Amino acid sequence: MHVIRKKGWELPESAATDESVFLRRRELVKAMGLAPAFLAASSLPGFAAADPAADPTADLYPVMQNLRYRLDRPVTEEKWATTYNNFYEFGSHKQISGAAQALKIRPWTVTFGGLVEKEMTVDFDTLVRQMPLEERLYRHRCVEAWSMAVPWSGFPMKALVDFAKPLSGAKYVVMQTQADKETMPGLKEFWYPWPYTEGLSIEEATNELAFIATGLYGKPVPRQNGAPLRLVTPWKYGFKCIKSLVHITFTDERPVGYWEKLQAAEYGFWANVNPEVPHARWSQADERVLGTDERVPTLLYNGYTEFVADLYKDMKGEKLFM
Ligand SMILES: Nc1nc2c(c(=O)[nH]1)N[C@H]1C(S)=C(S)[C@@H](COP(=O)(O)O)O[C@H]1N2
Ligand SMILES: [Mo]
Repeated sequence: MHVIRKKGWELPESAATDESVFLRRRELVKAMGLAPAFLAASSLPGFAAADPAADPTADLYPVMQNLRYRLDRPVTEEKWATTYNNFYEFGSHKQISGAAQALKIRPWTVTFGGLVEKEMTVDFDTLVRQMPLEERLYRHRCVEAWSMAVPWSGFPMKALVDFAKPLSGAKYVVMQTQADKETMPGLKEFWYPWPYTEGLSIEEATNELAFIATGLYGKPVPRQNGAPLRLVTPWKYGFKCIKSLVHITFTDERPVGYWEKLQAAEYGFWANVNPEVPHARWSQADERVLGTDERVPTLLYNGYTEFVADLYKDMKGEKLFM
């Protein structure tokens, strides 16, 4: 069991499992008559992932890794990525993973509205089975200057945009997190602008890097990381990566996100990573790598310049980096 659980992402990316080995392992598991859910048994008691049988999408994972997206650093240990989180709905500190287990993730519906051909309400389990699932190793850079590198499973955001059928006038996609007072103690902190809202331009949302994560470390994504679906935009500061999505709206007006509403001088719409543009209160030149004492230099667009620089080449007057 422990041998099988020794996955590629527990190794430096340079040594990550290639596709054929990855597939073979999957076949082996099937041949042994073990449900993929068996693989997902978590070593962390009390976590949702410890009971994958309860998740109706557990059979979908693990999925094939897309080797196009490379890391320049080892993958962060699962225990760090799943116990050091930002999810203000459950508290304005990092140790919310326990409290987040209260998030009720079934049934879960996502609405599509605004400038779309037809408004829709879709059950998550139906939606995810229509999407092209893959795994990607991505870096993540929080605006607070910590970082990690993790294996997300999910699908390109472009597939979700295509599914929603926006009208030609749609220029932005706006996303909202569930806001449930029963399960989210953070919502009592009334000075925060709930519900958590974020947005992307359509060009960003359909850029190949923009990803909707439904899994993490080869299992359904844990609640504290934004179950059952969350945005991942690795070239932007982490606050853009909005969790536990319930509403997706297309508009012709740039939305104001949660952090921008709270503190516009410190957090903007574009929020692209740039080591040379400091936050109002601290430097962004380097970052602490989660699970280590190491600080490494921060990279322009978090290392994803080749994928995204073109999006911004004609936006001279915009505050692109905060
Ligand atoms: N709904 C919601 N989404 C959120 C946040 C939040 O507080 N609420 N925090 C953001 C921030 S600041 C970061 S760094 C990432 C953290 O994701 P992780 O906990 O999976 O590492 O989630 C982002 N998405
Ligand atoms: Mo963050």
